[in-house]
Amino acid sequence: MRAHVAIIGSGPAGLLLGQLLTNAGIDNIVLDRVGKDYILGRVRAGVLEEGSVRLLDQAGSSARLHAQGLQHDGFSLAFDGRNHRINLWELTGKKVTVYGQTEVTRDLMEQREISGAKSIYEADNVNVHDFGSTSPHVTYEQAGRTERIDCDFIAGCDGFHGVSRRSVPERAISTYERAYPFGWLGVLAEVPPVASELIYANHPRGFALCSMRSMTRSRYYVQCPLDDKVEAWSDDRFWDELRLRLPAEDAQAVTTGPSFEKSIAPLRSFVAEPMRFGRLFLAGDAAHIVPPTGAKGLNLAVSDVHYLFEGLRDYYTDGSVAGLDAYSGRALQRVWKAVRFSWSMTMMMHRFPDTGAFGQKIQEAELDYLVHSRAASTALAENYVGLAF
Ligand code: RFL
Ligand code: PHB
Repeated sequence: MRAHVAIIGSGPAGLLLGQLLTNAGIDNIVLDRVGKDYILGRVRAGVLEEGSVRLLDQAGSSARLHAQGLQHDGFSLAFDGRNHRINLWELTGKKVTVYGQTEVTRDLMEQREISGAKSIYEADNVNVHDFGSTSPHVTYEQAGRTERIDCDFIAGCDGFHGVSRRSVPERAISTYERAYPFGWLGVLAEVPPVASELIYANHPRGFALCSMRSMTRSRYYVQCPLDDKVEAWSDDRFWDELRLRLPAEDAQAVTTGPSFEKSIAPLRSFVAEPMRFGRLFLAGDAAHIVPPTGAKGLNLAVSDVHYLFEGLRDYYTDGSVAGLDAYSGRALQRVWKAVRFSWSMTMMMHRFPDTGAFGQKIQEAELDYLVHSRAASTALAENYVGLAF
């Protein structure tokens, strides 16, 4: 098999890059080690920046997003028993769209099928080869046979645990990492959300987040110990803990019901530099991870794809390598700002082992300053709606 670009990973990064390339007449193959249903069963991000929506518009995969996505022009920070609204619209002139990553992925998969572009699912033992040369290739196994894809470029969009980054020699890559000493227990339930906007709550018992997928489907999270087991969290225990961490007015308004998804995710900040190795380009979680507190992970995957797509398009339209050469630097500049923002939101909102009574007071003072200073609120809002790309 041959394609201009071999894309490893059928998450949002790989599928969006594939669609933009297909629309531009640049043929590509998307490969994933798992099946479509498995990918669509994962519950992840929920908040899209305007820049992400714009790129999905450009790809032509945003009709359902515009019909069903919820436009939010603010969110609340809850602490010291009260809610404080951050008015994104007034502070930045921008909104965010609440629309699940699962739906983004479903829309991109459907569009890929309509365009007739090739995807290979359940590909075992995917490997990238010769990306230091001008003729790289990818191999994988399926039905007991080893297959080969020759290509001009490989896009490593295979997430944090993927094969692409791991295939780079250690001396060629630098990594920066921080693991946080807690996780997020997330629950999805067919109940109306407690409020019409998201609530990020700082509480001495730990962080809590009230989010949603629609006006009838809620997504809630509570900070929990990393070694907690999901089985130890009955629905009743979850709802009780959530309510304890919210201001009284919200706690009373929570509609409870049976959860149909419950999982614990660890929190980590991670960046690999550079994001290009010869003809192998990393994009999205393959290159960087942020804790979900700032809602940046999916949005960063989209901005990486924007820079990478421009580089590839220029290469195929006029032979220019300038965009490809600039890719890693442009992407990383934006990545580090989102890593900083996600880290600072995480530090401000969570209970750490050494937070104690003093640390709690400092967090509350920081939050109080943040919501009462227009300058500080604007800086928060500007980062939350997403820096320009
Ligand atoms: P993905 O989505 O992980 O897709 C990678 C794909 O690569 C495949 N793969 C392989 N394929 C072939 N061979 C291999 N060896 C392979 N190894 C892996 C995998 O099967 C998979 O299909 O990465 P991508 O495309 O870079 O997308 C990144 C986003 O998924 C991620 O950043 C976000 O979900 C992070 N995130 C959030 N981001 C936001 O922007 N806003 C949010 O509100 C938000 N909330 C969240 C989040 C992540 C969370 N978790 C579970 C970590 C909330 C949570 C709880
Ligand atoms: C979500 O709805 O899953 C979500 C929303 C905002 C975040 C993280 C996750 O910061």
